[in-house]
Amino acid sequence: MTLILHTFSGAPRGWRVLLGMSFKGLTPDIRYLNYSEKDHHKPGFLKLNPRATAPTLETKTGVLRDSIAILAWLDREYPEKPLFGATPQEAGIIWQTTTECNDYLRKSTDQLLSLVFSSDGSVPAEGSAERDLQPHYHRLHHK
Ligand SMILES: N[C@@H](CCC(=O)N[C@@H](CS)C(=O)NCC(=O)O)C(=O)O
Repeated sequence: MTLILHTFSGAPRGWRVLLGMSFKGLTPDIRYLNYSEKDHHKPGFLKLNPRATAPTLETKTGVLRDSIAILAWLDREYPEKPLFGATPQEAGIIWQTTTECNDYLRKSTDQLLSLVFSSDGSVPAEGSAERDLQPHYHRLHHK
């Protein structure tokens, strides 16, 4: 059965799954949900995923939500080229790095991404988190 991936265009957690699939050489049937049309709250999608979130993956054995859960499933189903390490030591290092990124980098990357993707071009207020990030933003875009 083809794997059917429901996601939003530009959604980082969807990218996470697509990256894992691409690493494993899998080509899912991608169904893009329209966020503004609230496709993820429509009855057909809620039947698949009552939490109304993406990514959501349809597999031959059922439906999975949550990007990390999907990656875990993919790694068991397609064990060649493991995502989470081939040895206990590799797995430990990969999960250590993953959780450290989540614990320590998440807040600042979220702020930076929101600035990059949703900035309307206005100058952020003095003292705001966006203002603090402006130098990084300019460094990224004016190299
Ligand atoms: N822990 C979940 C979070 C899923 C999630 O919240 N996805 C966002 C898109 S990246 C979403 O579906 N948002 C729905 C909404 O904002 O209504 C995962 O890693 O997949």
